[in-house]
Amino acid sequence: MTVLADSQAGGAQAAGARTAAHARLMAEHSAHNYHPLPVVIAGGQGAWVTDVEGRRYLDFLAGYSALNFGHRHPALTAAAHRQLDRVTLTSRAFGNDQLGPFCTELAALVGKQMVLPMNTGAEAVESGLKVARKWGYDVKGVPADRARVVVAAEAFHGRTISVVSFSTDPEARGGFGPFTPGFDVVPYGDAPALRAAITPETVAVLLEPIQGEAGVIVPPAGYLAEVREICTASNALYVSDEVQAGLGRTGHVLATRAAGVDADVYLLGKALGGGIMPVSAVVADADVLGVLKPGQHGSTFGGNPLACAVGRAVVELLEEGSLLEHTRAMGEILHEGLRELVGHGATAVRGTGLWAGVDVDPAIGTGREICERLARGVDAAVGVLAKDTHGPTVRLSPPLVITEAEIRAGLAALRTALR
Ligand code: IF1
Repeated sequence: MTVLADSQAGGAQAAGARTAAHARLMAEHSAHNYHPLPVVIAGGQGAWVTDVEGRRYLDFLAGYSALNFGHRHPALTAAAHRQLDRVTLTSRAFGNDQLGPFCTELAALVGKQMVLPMNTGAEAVESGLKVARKWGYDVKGVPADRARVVVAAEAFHGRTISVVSFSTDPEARGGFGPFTPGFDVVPYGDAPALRAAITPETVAVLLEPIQGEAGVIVPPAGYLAEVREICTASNALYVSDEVQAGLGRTGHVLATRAAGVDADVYLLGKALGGGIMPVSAVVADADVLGVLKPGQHGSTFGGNPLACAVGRAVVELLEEGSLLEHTRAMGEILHEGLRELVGHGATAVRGTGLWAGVDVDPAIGTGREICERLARGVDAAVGVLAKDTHGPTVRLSPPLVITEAEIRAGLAALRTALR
């Protein structure tokens, strides 16, 4: 059944008519768990997308970092096309010829021994928590069902019941109880509070190296090193959620490593699938991931050959290094431009690499209003797509392949929107 008449799917239309038609379909039949900007995307290439009206936008969100390499990066679509013509799914009941190479290459990139392939970021987090609990019982010797995990306030780790169980966001948690026990929440960036929360039953500390949803919060210098020291001293695993921060966003493979710190367990997702497939992973040494024995964990789609083929191409892009260098250089330009907005519609800017949180002066508008203005592109040459978070903050995370001219165009649009 065709739900949109040809006249709505193409051909001459009043401005916004196609967008409105899609909005109606979504309003009636797509669960209302989002409040999207009124932009319906029909195509994408690199840092640009085109909507159903034929308007072009610079994508300064990049799928919340899932599109670190931009839309349809040729090396990634080529890897996907090649694998589509061979085999796409085997289940883990059998081996496939992409799984071993993918795990080997990703482990080498991260500098660990083993990889547990999953699909979404929340699954990587869930899986990391299961591994940490099992490690706590099997290796650390915590009494059965007593394992505890310390987490940070304002964190974001996904939407599953266990993960929202330790969320401090009333919207993410409200109405979803009863909750999974075993979590202790401490303020982010406060090492003494973390130290005080550790008990002999603590099996892990789970943290984002930079908090994304919270507004791109970079912790105080030395915090991650103190987390490392606290975990080592208390024989707890340091589990670093790099689902959003990792794989190039900060100009480094891992934001934790960029701070000179090595976690025991890395959780990866988003960009690992190149914006093509949901691909996530738990990456750790064999003394940790080795606690999982046959039958104790799994996933129908985890480690499928199509996902692994795309993941291998992602690893290759990161391994090569020039994109990371480009990200650091572009990040300098972005942050230099953003700093100039403080006092001109912005009250504060934060972040690193191609990742920024911009706090909007409430006298100018809310974060949402600024994102609406950016998308409309009023008085600016281009529409720019970005996303608000927590009221006043606009979050920027353009694709790493963005050019200097495109960053400057985005900055100019933001300057206009903040007037
Ligand atoms: C949504 C934010 C971004 C994550 C970290 C795990 C996951 C995420 C550090 C789960 C997911 C998302 C999901 C998306 C909004 C989003 C987000 F606004 F919440 F903070 F990226 F900016 N760990 N982040 O950031 O990964 O299961 O979604 O694959 O709408 O929920 P997932």
